Amino acid sequence: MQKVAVIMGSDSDLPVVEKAIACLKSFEVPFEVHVLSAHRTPNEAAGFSKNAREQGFGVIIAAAGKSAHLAGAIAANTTLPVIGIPIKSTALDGLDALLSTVQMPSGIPVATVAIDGAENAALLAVQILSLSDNSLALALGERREKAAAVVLEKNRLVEEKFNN
Ligand code: RP5
Repeated sequence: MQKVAVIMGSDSDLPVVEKAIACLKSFEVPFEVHVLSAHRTPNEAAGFSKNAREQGFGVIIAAAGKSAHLAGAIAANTTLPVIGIPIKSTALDGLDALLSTVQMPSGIPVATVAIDGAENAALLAVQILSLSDNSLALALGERREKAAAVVLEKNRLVEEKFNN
């Protein structure tokens, strides 16, 4: 199975990024985690991106806050799918990172999830890998069914309380 690369711009992003790591673990998807910065370690970020496909990665998740150029800088150096997680920072509540991550120029796509949307980033990565791995497709379907059962039970309790 291809690996998922989980890249963050700073170790201060880790509390959010850990939700993506936990999700990947739950699917038993192989992954690597790295701190690489578009601004502070640009050569290392570019080098990783250029070699990622031949290193066995299938998808790259890139999380960054503030002036968040990491996902775009990675996407500029690989044709692997790149998923951007805008990280909420204190000054502008993550809107800065959201706009920096999502507003990519035509030709260099970044699939951007919600601010701090680490779990969805991991799920999207698993969905991409499931195109060539039927066991992942089955596991994704089971997860959806379990999640729906939880909501249906909540609905039952609310209906019982208010509709009688
Ligand atoms: C971004 O700047 C990082 O992704 C992080 O979200 C933010 C702040 O980094 P630190 O100053 O906490 O290292 O590049």
